[in-house]
Amino acid sequence: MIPITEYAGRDVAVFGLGRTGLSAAKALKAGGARVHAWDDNEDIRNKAEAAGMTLSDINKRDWQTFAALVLSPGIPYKFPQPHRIVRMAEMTGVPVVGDMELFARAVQSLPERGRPKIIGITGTNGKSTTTALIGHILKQAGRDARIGGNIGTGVLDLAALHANAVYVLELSSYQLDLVKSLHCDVAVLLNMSPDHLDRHGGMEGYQAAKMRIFQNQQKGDVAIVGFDDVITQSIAIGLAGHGPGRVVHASSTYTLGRGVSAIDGRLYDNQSGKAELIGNLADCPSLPGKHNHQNAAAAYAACRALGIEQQVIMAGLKSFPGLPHRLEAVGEVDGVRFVNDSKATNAQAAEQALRAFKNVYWIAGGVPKAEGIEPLESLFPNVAKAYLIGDAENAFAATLKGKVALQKCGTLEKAVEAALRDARAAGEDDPVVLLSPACASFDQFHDFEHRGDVFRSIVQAMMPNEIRVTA
Ligand code: UMA
Repeated sequence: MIPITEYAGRDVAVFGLGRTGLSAAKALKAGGARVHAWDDNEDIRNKAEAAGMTLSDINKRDWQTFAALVLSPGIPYKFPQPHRIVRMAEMTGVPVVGDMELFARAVQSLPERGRPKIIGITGTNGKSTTTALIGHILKQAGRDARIGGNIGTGVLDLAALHANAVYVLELSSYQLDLVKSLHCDVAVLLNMSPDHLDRHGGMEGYQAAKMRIFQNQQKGDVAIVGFDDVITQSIAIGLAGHGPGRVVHASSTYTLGRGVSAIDGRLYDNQSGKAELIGNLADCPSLPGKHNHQNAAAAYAACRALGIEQQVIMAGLKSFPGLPHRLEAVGEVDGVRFVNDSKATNAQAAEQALRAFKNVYWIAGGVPKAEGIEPLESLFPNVAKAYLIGDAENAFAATLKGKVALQKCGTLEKAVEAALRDARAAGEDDPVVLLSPACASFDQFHDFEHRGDVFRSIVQAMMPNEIRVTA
């Protein structure tokens, strides 16, 4: 844990008692603050209390006494409208911060030579894989890497600050909205397409949140920017002009003048101005597909920025075990493969999965994003039948009608059953039941991990005992 001493002896409101809130409350308490922890959800409050947290209903407290409000990233901050608690903080002049900001200030409070390195990773898709990949390579290289943030571990739950440590942090746009002081020695922006627009008041707000990853970079720091979509291309070019430090482009599409490229799976380091072939990503079983090749290029650049040897990085790329919920093979029943891609919360992420297989029994749905599944139309020929769940059922059915056979299933359980029945009956080659929802999960699950875990359990319950695996 990273104790937060900034508020020692003062009262701090912590709102939201999920992973962020619980870890922030513990870290603040350990640093000597008087913590007032609360959550709208009674079950969550009861669980927090059972875990040793003292609750304090901040709706009824005198807000003049609070030195800060620590807000969880999933709670609406500015859009679609600020949560009632955020309005209370604004009305009483109480600063609103996130756990990342607390972490950033704790780092800044150390003497310069005592500060750990920070690698921040953001982007619409691929940020968890890239974060885990960078962490894996650094650990393989013998570095004290600590992996956290949006990837699942609250940053303040990571091991205490130490000069030789490297914090590898996945940063969501929600988390970036709540930081001011974060200084990333290496900042990675992978790609950008519309996502979470309701929470940022539109694309401009979403992009502004993502750009905060670069905001405190200085000379000597490195900004790694994807070059495979038009938005990040223009950001990369713009950053070069008023540069935070060195800008490195990462691409799996273009051979770059000064950057890192993965072309047809071959990884080239062009940073010195001449192309050096580093290795072949075909030798990296957990990094299939063009999108993963860009992740690998960005991870390579990040690790090079910290001075890791080229071939040590290549060895790390090869030994990377992959992540759950991203094209994760969860089992096989009667020759039907089941793949958990629950992390695909938008169409662009689902595109990678639909491209990867040919005979797909596709489970999709949940809380739809603005673009729906229309951008996936060119991949509909890969889909044998679609099984729709959650809030998106009717909208997705309307998009698929006349193009792909479909069934409205309501729940994930019913969708898995129906998909297995049809895939077995069709008797075609290598059928894949793919959960790649192109939707957020919040209508039926706590988050995408919960959705993926439920899918894995349903599949494993259908498998013969002797071949069940655990994630
Ligand atoms: N809550 C309220 N009132 C509200 C809304 C929520 O009290 O109006 C409470 C809920 O009852 C719940 C808590 O707030 O107890 C949840 O807070 P949270 O949604 O911020 O969730 P955490 O458990 O703190 O997890 C967060 C990230 N979740 C979100 O941003 C939605 C996790 O990312 C992250 O791993 C974790 O912090 C640790 O840093 C998950 C995610 O889905 C994986 N992220 C989104 C994504 O990747 O698309 C951004």
